[in-house]
Amino acid sequence: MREQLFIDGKWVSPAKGGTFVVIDPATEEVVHHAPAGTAEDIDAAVQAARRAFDKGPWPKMSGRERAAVLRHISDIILARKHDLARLEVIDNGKPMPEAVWDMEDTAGCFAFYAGLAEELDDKPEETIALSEPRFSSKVVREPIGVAGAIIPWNYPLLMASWKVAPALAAGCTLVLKPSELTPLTALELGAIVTEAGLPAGVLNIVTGLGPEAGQPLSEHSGVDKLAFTGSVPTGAKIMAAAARDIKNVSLELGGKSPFVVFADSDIEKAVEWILFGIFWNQGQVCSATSRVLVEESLYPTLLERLVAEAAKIRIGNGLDEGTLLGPLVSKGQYDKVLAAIERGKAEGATVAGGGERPAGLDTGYFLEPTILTDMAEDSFVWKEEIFGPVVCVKPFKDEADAIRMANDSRFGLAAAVMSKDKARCERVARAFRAGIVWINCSQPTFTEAPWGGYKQSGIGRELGRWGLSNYLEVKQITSFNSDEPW
Ligand code: TXE
Repeated sequence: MREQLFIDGKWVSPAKGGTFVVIDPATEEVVHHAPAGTAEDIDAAVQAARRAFDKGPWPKMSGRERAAVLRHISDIILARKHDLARLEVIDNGKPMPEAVWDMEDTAGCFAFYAGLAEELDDKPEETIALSEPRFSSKVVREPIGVAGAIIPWNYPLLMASWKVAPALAAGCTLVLKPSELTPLTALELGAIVTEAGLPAGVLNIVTGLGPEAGQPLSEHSGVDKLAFTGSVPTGAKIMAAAARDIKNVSLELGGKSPFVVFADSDIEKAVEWILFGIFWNQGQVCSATSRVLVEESLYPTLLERLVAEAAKIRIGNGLDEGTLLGPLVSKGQYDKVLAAIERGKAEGATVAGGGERPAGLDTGYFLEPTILTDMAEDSFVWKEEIFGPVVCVKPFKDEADAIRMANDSRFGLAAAVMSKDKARCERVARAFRAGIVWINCSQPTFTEAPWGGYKQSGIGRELGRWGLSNYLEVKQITSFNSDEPW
């Protein structure tokens, strides 16, 4: 486990010498003291990134040269996937197979953006047809400059890759600020990019607390672009900081994603996707299936099956074989989720399943998979992101009722619909006010497809070619091609 920050290609101690504790959420034991970067370290990191951008060679290298480094990063992550996954489990709590899957996705993300970096060489410019024939115009795309990436704890290395890989592919340089709850794998990325031959200063990694390291990064005038994933209140602060000198901002914030199940659905398939949608990663997923809407006639049977299957989920330390549900990431998150359940009960919700610390697990931030019913449409648990293994289930009358309830949210990240009627699925998919819509499934995420939300779930899209555009400026070059006077 790394004890220093990664700035300008070197491992350095934080200027103020501070540390913060890293706690294994399954044992509540301190497993590491991570370096606590502050404004001085952020400044050094931004300056290093600025030099690496202004002097090169990274932004001036061809897409193919950058792609070779990205592919090397991908290969190293794949070769190290088990030891990286183990760090992720100790840090975040998730079950080991999920962590290994995350590492494979992370490697896949770097490989995918290597391909897009090469495409930049293949299509260096685009000609634009103009209404005035004496002029010609073309468009070129250039890296936006120095990016600041502030990331959360639910998918520590994967969320880093969603920002680092496209930024590197575009030719940007970066400062990465991981979450203080999960700094371990992000710091390993420093060793990985060094081994892969990334020039010094192109990627800098400063771990530290939000207000001490994240805030100075979001306020730094040497940063051209901010990319953030996390909570709505912190996203609002970052946007306000960016507004001071008009930085480009992309935000991926919370969600309260509905899953609409019509009565003609296959019950077992519905149950399977709901369980996956809300209990994967302990429900700490921005797009989690946190609201399930079931057509009235199917509601009692589906609820019964859901409660029965949720009770079978094996809970335990993510390192133990067979564990399907690990602990929540931290004491803070655990208390927040427990408080939400209590508030739900106080506001009239019924706990149809779970809701307690599992018997026999006295240490660690463990919670049973929880199913709430009978909550009002304006209740806290129905409206607000809980970010834990808690699903709210409600019946609906007809299609119009389902669409109204699904869209009645300040969030609009994801939504899903299940029915055997294809035309209905298509209709409902179009009616959802959400950036990601799944039909007859929930949560599958592909690096090629755009990811991001409507409404307060954020601004902009990550992944796919949309993710690359986040880090590219668009420049028009227009020529006057005539000897006649203008
Ligand atoms: O998030 P924060 P937290 C939601 C989820 C969760 C809640 C709180 O509901 O319960 O947010 O989690 C950095 N300036 N999501 O407190 O504060 C911080 O150090 C700049 C949804 O962990 O948003 C970390 O690196 N940066 C989500 C990052 O912001 C600041 C994933 C995220 O922390 C900062 C995680 C500041 N003033 C939580 N304050 C999703 N959409 O996937 C903090 N940070």
